[in-house]
Amino acid sequence: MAVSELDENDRKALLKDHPDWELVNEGKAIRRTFQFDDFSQAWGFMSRVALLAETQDHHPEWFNVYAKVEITLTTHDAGGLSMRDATMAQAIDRLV
Ligand code: HBI
Repeated sequence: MAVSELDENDRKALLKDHPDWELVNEGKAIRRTFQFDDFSQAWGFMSRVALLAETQDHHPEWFNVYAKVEITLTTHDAGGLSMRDATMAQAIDRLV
């Protein structure tokens, strides 16, 4: 199903609703950094995000080093941010 890119107002609303996320890549993506106590916690979190990603068919770009996990969300099919990113950010926020 086609998915459209969020406009300026929708992007602002997204950031207001999800204040721990920041706009990156010239407004084409959002990013949040998560800091855990150790690698085991970080990996457990990533496992839960992976299951969410499969459920939503929406997958993170991410970077992990030890206890840090950085997640970037964008929608390739929309060429930028879409509601899929907002939905995924909300679901990820609920995990922590
Ligand atoms: N994940 N982040 C992200 N963005 C997408 O556009 C996307 C995805 N996972 C699967 C997916 N699109 C499918 O709809 C196909 O485009 C592969």
